[in-house]
Amino acid sequence: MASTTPNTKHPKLIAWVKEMTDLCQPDRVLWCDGSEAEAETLYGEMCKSGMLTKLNPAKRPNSYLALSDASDVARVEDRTFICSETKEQAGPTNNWMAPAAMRETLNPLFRGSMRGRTMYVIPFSMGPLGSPISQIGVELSDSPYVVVNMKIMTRMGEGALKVLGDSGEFVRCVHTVGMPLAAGQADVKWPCNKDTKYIVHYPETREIWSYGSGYGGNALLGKKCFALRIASTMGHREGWLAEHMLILGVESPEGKKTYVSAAFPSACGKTNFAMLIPPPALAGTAGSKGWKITTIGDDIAWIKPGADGRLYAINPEAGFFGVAPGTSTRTNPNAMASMAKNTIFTNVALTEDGDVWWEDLTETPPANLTDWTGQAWTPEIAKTSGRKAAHPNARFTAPASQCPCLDANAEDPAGVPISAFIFGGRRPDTIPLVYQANSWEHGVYVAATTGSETTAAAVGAVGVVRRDPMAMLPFAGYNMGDYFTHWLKVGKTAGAKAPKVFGVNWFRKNAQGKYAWPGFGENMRVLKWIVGRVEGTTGGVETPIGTMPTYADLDFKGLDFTPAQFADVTAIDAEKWKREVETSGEFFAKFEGRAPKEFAGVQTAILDRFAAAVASTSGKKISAPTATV
Ligand code: TSX
Ligand code: MN
Repeated sequence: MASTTPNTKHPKLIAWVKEMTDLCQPDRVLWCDGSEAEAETLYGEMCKSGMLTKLNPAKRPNSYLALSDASDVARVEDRTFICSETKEQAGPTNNWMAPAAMRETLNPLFRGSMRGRTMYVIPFSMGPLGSPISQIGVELSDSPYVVVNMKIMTRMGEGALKVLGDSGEFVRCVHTVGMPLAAGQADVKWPCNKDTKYIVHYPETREIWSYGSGYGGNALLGKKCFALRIASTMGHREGWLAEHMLILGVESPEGKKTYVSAAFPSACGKTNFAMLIPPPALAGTAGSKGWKITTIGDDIAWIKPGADGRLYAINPEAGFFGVAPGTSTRTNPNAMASMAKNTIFTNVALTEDGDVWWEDLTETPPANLTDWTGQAWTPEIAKTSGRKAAHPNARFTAPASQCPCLDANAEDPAGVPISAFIFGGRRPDTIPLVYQANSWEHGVYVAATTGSETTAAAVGAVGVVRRDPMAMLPFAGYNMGDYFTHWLKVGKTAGAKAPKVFGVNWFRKNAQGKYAWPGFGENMRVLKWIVGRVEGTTGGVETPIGTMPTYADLDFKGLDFTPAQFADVTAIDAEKWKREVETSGEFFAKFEGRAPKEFAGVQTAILDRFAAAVASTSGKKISAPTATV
């Protein structure tokens, strides 16, 4: 149970908690042990205060619903800062302020910020307890919602403190909702600071200071703040990678396991891909063995060179903090099973029988709901007003241990060896279903040019490619130009053992404007080709942009997918690619000369190959690959 006295002898940790207590002035300090009893108590208190609603235990055992303030529903990128010594270290894609100036800004805000509240001391391990790849953090937070989420998302409590010992290094994370309570003042259901928010990282001293938000990535500091922004700077210094990547295992019918890691910008179905279920024709039946996908992680990968020169990856997280809307038994049965119990839902709708609902969970919505703002909701209201029952960024926090396809090696402290990296985005044209980079340098270029075409759902111009290199644009804790160079170096060190790199696009559209690839489980066919390429057993054809499968190289067993449809998803248009290279170059120019010179070489090679191919087809369009090498 949480204790008012430290359950550690670590002098620096105790001194820091004292220092932060003096600054934030909470009414009490509780050291969390991560036990079930502790979580039970906190859930009880939060239900009493109105912050949580207990869901119907018959429908959703040991699960809760939180509804946030309407002003506190997502990460706040414009309030996120990398406070490295110099602006150049943060780079052109991060907000920067000098560390001393930021401390002068934050100190008055944090002074007395926890009055009337409890400061929870939350020790946690990112990664399996004691793994050489794992790291320890301690978050001080005045939000009990943060404690129970951190219990699911990390290895939280006593075990982490034990690993830390009396003198271990840890990342210091301080979080306040920024809404102190005067004596006797009643609390609100979702405390936060509507006017002032700061998400601040000090890479040199490995500190994270978060003010004013209680939501997700702003408040669960082990996730984006530590496991990506701070960890990426640690990896830069120490020779490893902290990436915004899922990790999955592909098991062949012969039982051979291949691990791949993949990065996609938001809204590409990363969690769905991490838990993919192969179509029946490839999955095999009771009698015949087939292909199987297992999940290591759905969001973050820490990747380090092993003694054998290969790259080994762990999932630093212990749970899924997934987007609920769009998730269903049709799109992701494994995610649905993961959240069947012991789950925290945030900003979804509540059903009349005490369960949860969100858009596209079921084909027909329930007749009566309480929406995420607490108001009555009916399908009729939705039709006339467009009001959604769940917030589009509504989340489930579910233990990874409940995932039916969790990989047997998910807790292996050594990590799993990565054979391939996959990068994809939402691209209605230009990018084919799948292609393999010719070299590590070419692969890093494919990764760095990742992006999605903007739709009406995003702000700004519609129909332009928003680049999101390695899906890390909001998460790199240092200059992205240097980050690209670091990627080049890691692969160079791995040499022939470096993972093979692939670009994919599940979102290509045909001339009728319809999705040309069925996606979801059918992506298994692409994964099978990728594994074949890694093994050197599958054919492909060299094209100006890399190696692509021919129609015969992809396994279409059990799927009615014609050569004409294949052409729709694989055609490469020389003119479109010229523009692609051009806009990529414009993007790299933003990095003030710090984008690697290797990228220019890759671009020249692509354009040269197109020039040669167009000449050989006497100016006609280059069409879908037909010949196998
Ligand atoms: O997650 C998706 N994946 C990856 C799955 C392993 N989505 C959902 C994205 C929103 C988060 C996809 N949407 C995928 C995909 O591969 N492909 C598409 C586009 C698409 C949508 C619908 C259909 C086909 C393709 N067809 C029908 O709905 C019948
Ligand atoms: Mn993510």
